[in-house]
Amino acid sequence: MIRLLHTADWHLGQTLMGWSRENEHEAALASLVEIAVARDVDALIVAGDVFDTQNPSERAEATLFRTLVELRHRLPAITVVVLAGNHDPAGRIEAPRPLLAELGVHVIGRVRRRDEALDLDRHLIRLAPRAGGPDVHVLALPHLGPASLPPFDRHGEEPGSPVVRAVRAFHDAAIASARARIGATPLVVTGHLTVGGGLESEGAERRILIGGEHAVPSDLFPSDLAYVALGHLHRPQAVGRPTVRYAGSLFPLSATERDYDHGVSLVEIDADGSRVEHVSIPRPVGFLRLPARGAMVLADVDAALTGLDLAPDLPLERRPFVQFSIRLEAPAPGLKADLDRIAAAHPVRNVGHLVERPDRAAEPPAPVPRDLADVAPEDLFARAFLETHGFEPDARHRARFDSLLDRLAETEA
Ligand SMILES: [Mn+2]
Repeated sequence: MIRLLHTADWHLGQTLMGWSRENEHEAALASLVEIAVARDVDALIVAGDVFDTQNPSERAEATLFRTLVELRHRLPAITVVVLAGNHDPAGRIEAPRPLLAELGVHVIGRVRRRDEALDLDRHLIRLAPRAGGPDVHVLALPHLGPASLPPFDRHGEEPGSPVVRAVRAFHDAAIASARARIGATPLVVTGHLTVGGGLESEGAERRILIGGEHAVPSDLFPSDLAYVALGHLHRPQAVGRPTVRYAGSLFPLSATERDYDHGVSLVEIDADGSRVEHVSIPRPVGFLRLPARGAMVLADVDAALTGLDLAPDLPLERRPFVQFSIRLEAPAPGLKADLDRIAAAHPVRNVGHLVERPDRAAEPPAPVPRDLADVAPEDLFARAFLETHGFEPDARHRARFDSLLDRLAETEA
C-alpha cells in the first residue's frame, strides 16, 4: 500500500492587493508537514504553481527549500514530486535538480523528450511500497506550453478544438509509453491544466478566450489510472470521478476563494484500488466579507469594523482580510479612497469591494459575449466601468475612452 499526499497551487510569493502572504504560506506549509507526518505518507505531489511569478523572491524560494528539508527530516523515506505550473519559472525550478534529488525530490519543469518519445527517466517516478504490494509509479507532466504539444492546425476542418485534440494526443502517447514500461501496475498521473466536466461536452471543450487556455474533458485520463493529481483550479474538487482531483490551493488566494474548504488530498493506493480523503488546512488568518451577506452603505462601514471586536494591536500579518460589499444609491467616485481611509483605522487589511445598486438587482445580467469579435470596445469598456464603479460611464468617461482608442489606432497605423 502507498499513501500519498496531493497538493497544488501554493503560489509562493503571492501578494493580495499589495499585502504579503508570506506568514500564511509558512503557517499553511507547516500544517501540511504535520498532516504528512501524522498520516505517515510515502509521497508528496505538488501539482504545479509552486511559485506565483516567473521571478520568485528569495523568501519564496527559501520557504520551498525549508519545507522540503523539513519533510525529509520528519519522513526520511518520503519521495516528493514537484511539477511546474503555468505560473512557475519552468527552467529555474529545475536548476537545483541534482541537489534536490539527494533529498528524494523530483522536479519536473519542462517536457523532456528522448528519441522523439517522452523521456521516462525524467517523467516516470517509482514509489516503492513499504510492506508488500506492487510498485506505484507517478507520471509527472508539467504545464503544457504550445512548444510541448504535437503540432496542430488551429484552422483545420476537423470538428472540436484542435488544442484539445493535441493535448489528448500528448496524454495518450505519454500514458501508453508509461504502460509499455510498467505494465498494468498502479499508475498515478499528475498534471497542471484545466479539466472540464466528465463528458466531452460542448462546454468542456469551449475555448476560453482570456489567456488562450483550454478546458479538456476528464476522459483524457483512462479509468485504469490509480489516481490523477491535478493542479490549476483552486477549489478542491473531483472531476468526472473521485480519483481525478484538484487538491486546490492552501488558503484563499483571492476573495473569490473565500468560501472554499482549502486543504490537501490524501490518497491510499493498494491492489484493491484507491481511496481519497480531503484533509482541511486551518485558515492562517481570517478572510471576511462585510457584511457577510448582502451589502451595506458606506456610512455603516466604520461601526461594522468596530463590531468585529479585533485586538487593536494585532500585528499586520495577523490582521484579517476584509472585502466590503457596498450599496450605492448614487455614483461614488471616491469610494475606494474612502474605504481605504476607514479600514486603515482598524486592525484589518482591505482587499477591495463589490458594489450593489438596488435598481440593477432586478435586471437580468447581460449575456456574456462568446467571442471578442462580437463585442465593440466601447461596450466592453462600459461593462468593465460599471463592474468597477457601480454606475454607468457618463459622456466625459466615454469621450476619454474614445480618444484613447483613437490614439491606439494612430500608434498601430
Ligand atoms: Mn495554474
